[in-house]
Amino acid sequence: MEKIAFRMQLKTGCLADYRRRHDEIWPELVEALKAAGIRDYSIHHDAATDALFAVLWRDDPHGMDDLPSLPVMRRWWDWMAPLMETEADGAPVVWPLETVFHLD
Ligand code: RM4
Repeated sequence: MEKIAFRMQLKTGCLADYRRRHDEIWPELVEALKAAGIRDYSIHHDAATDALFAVLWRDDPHGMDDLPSLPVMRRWWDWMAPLMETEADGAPVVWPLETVFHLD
């Protein structure tokens, strides 16, 4: 297992919708994320900047690289696109975060 962190960007005024949609996350998407080897996935909101900080554990090897080709992932990204900064294809913009401290 390895832990990774990354940043995404919420659009202004979209926090309530973003939270509600994640509260009601589709079971088939949860299945797909777990099948890709993702565990203990949390997303944290910075009220000052609307940055979203995601932290997750993933299996080694993992299937995260295949997620963009899954129809359920694409449908979710299309559903979330009005709320987030996205690439041209609708996937959220993801900025990797480097670990600079870790207390075990
Ligand atoms: C986020 C974004 C991510 C997805 C999570 C569940 O808003 O779409 O790509 O992994 O939802």
